Amino acid sequence: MITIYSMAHRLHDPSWEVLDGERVAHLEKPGRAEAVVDRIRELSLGPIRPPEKSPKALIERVHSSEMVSFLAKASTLWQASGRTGEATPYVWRQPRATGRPSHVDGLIGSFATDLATPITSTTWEAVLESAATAVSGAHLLLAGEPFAFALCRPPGHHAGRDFYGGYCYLNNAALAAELLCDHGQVAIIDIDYHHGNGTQDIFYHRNDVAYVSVHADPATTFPYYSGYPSERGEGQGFGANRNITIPAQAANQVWLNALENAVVFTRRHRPRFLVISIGLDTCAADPLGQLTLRSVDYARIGELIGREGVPTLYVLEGGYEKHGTAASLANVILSHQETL
Ligand code: OKP
Ligand code: ZN
Repeated sequence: MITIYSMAHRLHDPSWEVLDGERVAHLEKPGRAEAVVDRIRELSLGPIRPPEKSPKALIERVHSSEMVSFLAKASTLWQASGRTGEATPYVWRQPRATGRPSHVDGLIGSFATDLATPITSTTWEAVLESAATAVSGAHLLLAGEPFAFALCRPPGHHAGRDFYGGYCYLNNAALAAELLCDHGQVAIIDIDYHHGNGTQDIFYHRNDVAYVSVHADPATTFPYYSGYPSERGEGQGFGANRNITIPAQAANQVWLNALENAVVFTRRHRPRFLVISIGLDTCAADPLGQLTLRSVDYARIGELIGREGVPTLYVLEGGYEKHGTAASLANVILSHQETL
């Protein structure tokens, strides 16, 4: 297994977010990715290489040019307005409103979905490198690798075509899938604790990339407004989107059964490539997720996915307790590797 990893993620180190109505230290910290790469080295899970492919052309296909140019200049606009802190919205676009304000406060609220996704002066550089990490991982599959891991940070699955949020700016897994779908059918399996509302949005009208997600019921869990089983895709994409919800505190076996159903769903789409949005916020120690998956359960994940015998790119999403994240991810990789 080859890991793609860049230290440039350290450039993105947001200081605060709002949780339960309180201003708290941001959970999506550089130490997460560092713990994962340390564990991969420690266990000698394979070579670790920097991203070498540009994500530029794929970013243009996946995201709106309006959002991309805003993200690229957000920090500059923020500073030009005399602010010193991290760029965050305080107002959001109301339903059906179409105005395109020029002030950064109005502009930022028309793309951001929450107050958890701040932009610092070096965020964009890290975001581009995270995108390059996923795209470089996808190139490995095109070159014949059966199994690769894109150690992305910041994560991506909450970033849609023209919105960003949930710690995500550009959708890394979607960028990888967009490249791969030029060479055959793709299925994305999203096993983060949270629904990948951004990934669903990007492929909702398409059938060349199927999307299936196992996640905590959005009726009670972030991102709240999408991720319901009734969302099955539209037009050409009808039937190529599937949401499998579980109770926020589901038993481990309930979660694993849902994963088995997700894998069965992807078979109907005969994927030539699998992209796994892997979040480790399903583990017992996680401060956001309320599940209790253990090492045996993570070993089962790698086994279930590896047995499909399809070239697979894992893309890192959430996981906010760094030791649990690193250990759980390593268990997935080890068990997937055993199926090869
Ligand atoms: C990102 B990923 C919970 C608030 C949660 C943002 C969660 C982002 C999760 N009270 N706010 O899917 O791991
Ligand atoms: Zn998550």
